[in-house]
Formats: sequence, C-alpha cells, structure tokens
Amino acid sequence: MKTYLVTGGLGFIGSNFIRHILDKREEITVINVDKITYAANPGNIPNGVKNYRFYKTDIADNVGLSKVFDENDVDYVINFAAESHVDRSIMTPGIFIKTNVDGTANLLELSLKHNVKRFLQISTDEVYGSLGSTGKFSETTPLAPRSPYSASKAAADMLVMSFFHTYDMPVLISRCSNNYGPYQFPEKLIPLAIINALHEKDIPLYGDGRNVRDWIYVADHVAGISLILEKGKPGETYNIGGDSELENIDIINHILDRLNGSHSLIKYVKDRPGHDRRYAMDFSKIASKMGFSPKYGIDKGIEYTVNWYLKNENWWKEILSGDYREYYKKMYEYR
Ligand code: NAD
Ligand code: TDX
Repeated sequence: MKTYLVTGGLGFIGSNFIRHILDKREEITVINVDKITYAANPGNIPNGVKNYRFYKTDIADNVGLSKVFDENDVDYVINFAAESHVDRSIMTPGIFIKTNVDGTANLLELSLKHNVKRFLQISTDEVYGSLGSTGKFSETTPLAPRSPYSASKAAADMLVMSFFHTYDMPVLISRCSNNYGPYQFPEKLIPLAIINALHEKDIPLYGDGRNVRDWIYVADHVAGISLILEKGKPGETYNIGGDSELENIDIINHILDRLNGSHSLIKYVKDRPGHDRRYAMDFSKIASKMGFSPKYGIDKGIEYTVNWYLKNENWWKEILSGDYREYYKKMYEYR
C-alpha cells in the first residue's frame, strides 16, 4: 500500500483526482486534508469509500497539519489546496497569500521533516503571465504573474523549488491550463455560463470577450497528474494543456448553442483589472517524455460538462442558495 496525502481534495480538481485514484488504484490510501472553504463540498467524495480518510485542517495550521503527518505514514503529497479564483484575489488578496504561500511553506516543511518520497505542487499556467496573439508558455518561460492569485501561486512554486535546491527534497511541479468539467464551483466562467443560461439570466463577459484560454477537461488534467507522480523527475516542472485555445465569446456561444439558449443573454461588462489576454501551453515535454495527450476535445468535453450540470441540479442549487448569492451580487451587480 502507498499513502497519498492530498490537500484541497473537496474542491473541483482535487475531488476529481481522488475519485479517479480510489476508483482505479486499490493499492493507494488517500488522506484528504481540506479546510472546507466556500469552494469545498463534502459531497464531492462519496460516503463510505474505501482506503480514504478525511481531516478538516488548514494547510497553514502547523499544529493541525503536524497531527495529520504524525498519524499517517505519508508517501506522496499532492498539493491542490488553494484559493483559486482570480476575481476574489482582486477583492481579498490577503487570504491568497495565507493559503497559497504560507500554507505551501508549512506543507513543505512538514513534508521534509517526514521524508516524503514525492511532493507534487499543483500550479497553473497563470504564473507565466499574459501572452500576445502568438507564442506559447514553455517550462522555461520566466514567471511574470499579474494578479494576486497568480503571484501567490508563483511564490509557492519558488518555495517548492527552493526545497529541491536547498534540501534535495524530491519535489515536482505541474502547471496546467484552464480546467472545466464536473464539480466545478459556479464562480468560474464555464459553469457560470451553463447555470445562467439554464436560468435565462445574463452571462457577464469581461471586456471585449476576446481573451483566450487553453481549455482542458478535468479528466485529462488528472491523467497528467498521475503520469507526473509515476514518471516525473524530481526538481522538474511539467506543463499540461488541452490544445483547445478559444476566445471567451466562442466558449459561451458554444455553451448557448448546446443548450439552445438565446445569444442575447451575453452581456458585455467592465473588464477584470489586469486581465491576462491570452494563455497557451506548450506541453511537448510531458507529451514526449510520458506520452501525455488530452483525450477530450472541446466538443466532447463541453457536452459531458453540460450534461453533468443538467443531471446534478441539486449539487449546484445548494451552492446558489448560500453565500454565493452575496458574492454574485457584489461581483456583478454594478459591473
Ligand atoms: P477549488 O477552489 O475548486 O478548490 C480548492 C480546495 O482547496 C477547496 O476544497 C478548499 O476548501 C481547499 N482549501 C482552500 N484553502 C485551504 C487551506 N488553507 N487549507 C486546506 N484546504 C484549503 O480549486 P480548483 O479549481 O480545484 O484548483 C485546485 C488547484 O489547481 C489549485 O491549486 C489551483 O491553483 C490549481 N489549478 C486550477 C486550475 C483551474 O482551472 N481550476 C488550473 C490550473 C491549476
Ligand atoms: O463572469 C465571468 N466573465 C468572464 O468574461 C468570469 C468568471 C470570467 N470571465 C473571463 C475571465 C477569463 O478571461 O473568462 C475567462 C476565464 O475566467 P475564470 O473562469 O475566472 O478563469 P481564469 O481567470 O482564466 O483562471 C482559471 O484558470 C487558471 C482558474 O480559475 C485558475 O484557478 C487557474 O489557475
């Protein structure tokens, strides 16, 4: 048996990763550490799953996290826990530093102390900054983050690498592009557009709507993470991408077409401050070294995602009835 300590496993990508591991790998026990912020949902992991233990703990809490390490013999650490929404980082940057920087530092220190065999930091393409209309980010592109969120993720990446150089700790970093799929919190563009379209409510599109993201279906990201855990070389960074660059307006049109929604729902609103224009990933390193390629194109990925939100109304209706309403009002009412 091998023990994975997964942080942030009640959120979108972390829970997709845990469900995948528990489904496919009987020899792995998963310890899930999550603070249960607004973005978490305990129902994201089915009740009664085998080889699974949960701790409600903040990764920045040294006492709480020490207990987790003392009580378990951890082999691998996979750090998904983060404040993850750029717009919230513009409103409240402090918590992004606390969780994404202090939390990662705390997790690194305890992982070092307990001699973990691998530490994988789940990072993002946003650490590279913003592209013009040409070029792609490679692993050697200098870090140039432009939002409090991406700056906090870049700081965490640097701390991770410092533990490799200073302590020879077996760390790895993955940097992925924009994920979408089942269980994504509705503050993010794709689930927000699906849910607003279903309610025949305006879909807010920032600026000219022509910012570009490279979209990846979450199952492809999870597959890339599994490869890096098995085959990655300590001290290395691996980009993961979906090979699906689209302007925001195109992705929204795509969703509206699939739902037979009216395109008049699209509402151009004030731009996000410091809005990164374009992200595009060169993921040839993981492709050539580990055989990674995204299996879901945008058509299939959006079809599966829309169907999931149609079938799982209870999941998102519960979110919509809580604090999210206040957030939505604050974020969009006067935009
Ligand atoms: P999410 O916001 O859906 O989930 C984050 C989870 O982390 C939640 O369950 C939350 O409760 C938990 N968490 C937050 N602060 C914590 C703390 N201090 N201690 C313990 N748990 C805490 O995020 P996501 O979209 O699933 O992203 C997961 C990771 O992947 C993040 O590190 C993010 O930077 C990275 N990433 C996301 C994307 C994307 O498109 N969503 C793309 C690339 C990388
Ligand atoms: O209401 C909206 N209207 C809009 O036009 C929202 C929420 C977003 N947008 C735009 C902003 C971006 O150009 O859509 C694009 C996607 O926005 P988000 O879903 O907020 O994602 P993004 O800011 O690109 O960041 C995401 O990808 C990288 C994740 O949230 C990060 O966690 C990840 O690191």
